[in-house]
Amino acid sequence: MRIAIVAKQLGSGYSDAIRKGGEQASAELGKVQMIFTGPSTPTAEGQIEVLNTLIAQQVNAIAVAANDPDALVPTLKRAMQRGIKVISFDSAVSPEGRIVHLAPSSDALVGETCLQLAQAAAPGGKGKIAILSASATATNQNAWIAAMQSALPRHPDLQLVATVYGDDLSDKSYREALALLKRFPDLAVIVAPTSIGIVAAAKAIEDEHLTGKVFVTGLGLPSELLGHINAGSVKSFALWNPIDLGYSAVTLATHLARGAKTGPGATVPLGRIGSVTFDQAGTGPMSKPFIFDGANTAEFAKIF
Ligand code: RAM
Repeated sequence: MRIAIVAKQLGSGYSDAIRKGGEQASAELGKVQMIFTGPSTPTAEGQIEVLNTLIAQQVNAIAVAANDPDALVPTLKRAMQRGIKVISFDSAVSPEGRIVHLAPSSDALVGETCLQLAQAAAPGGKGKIAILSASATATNQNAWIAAMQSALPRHPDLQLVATVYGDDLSDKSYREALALLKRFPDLAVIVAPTSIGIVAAAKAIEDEHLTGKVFVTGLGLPSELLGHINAGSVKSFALWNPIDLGYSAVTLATHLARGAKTGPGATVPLGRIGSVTFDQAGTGPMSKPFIFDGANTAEFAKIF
């Protein structure tokens, strides 16, 4: 059985953690070879090239973290026509391009959590906030931005002044963070729901000697944010366990490749994780976002 995982991009700490979990699942499942692949930069074009190679190799299943909900659909439909089981995970593909989507958490919870953390970080619990996202087409990022926008009325002391895109590239994210700091001298918080953006924004604030005045929160890896928690630019942030996400993606894809049926409303066993239940749209959210702060980041930094 050959199960392919297509990351948004190779070489990020987040995708390395997913790979680790995928390796654990393939070892546990037995007779499963994981092919972990993805483009070097997070684009849909790069993913289409990778997907075409996997189709030519006739892998048994593909789990993809999509850089765009629609651009991959024709290629993924072709994969499914050839008998390859296709799911998305982390960042969704539109329903016609996949059997189900394995979501790390509920989008609404991620949006609400990000705003709660922003409010907790903002001096006096109020002020201007800006979102630093990844690419403008990333399904997960856009869902979380929409969720933050709908949660804003519950946080009337926060004012969202801008949303900018760093494309999940460190240098571009850093430049976008610097530009925000210039454009809004009274900015209180940058919310970056991306593991690359959050690090870049923290670095920008520290380099500009704005620590203690402007804060960063969002989603990121404890191992990459421990230094910024210690430096004071980040007070708290959230994430799920990306190792468990990779483990679950490989387990679910293997389950389908072995002939199991699933779809909206179904509950599927996920080995050591338990199980996941898919809603009517075929999306299965795994867990609540977990909050990291000065008290627990060092401990989790040893894991991911
Ligand atoms: C980045 C990617 C990924 C997202 C994490 C939190 O690595 O955008 O898709 O889930 O951040």
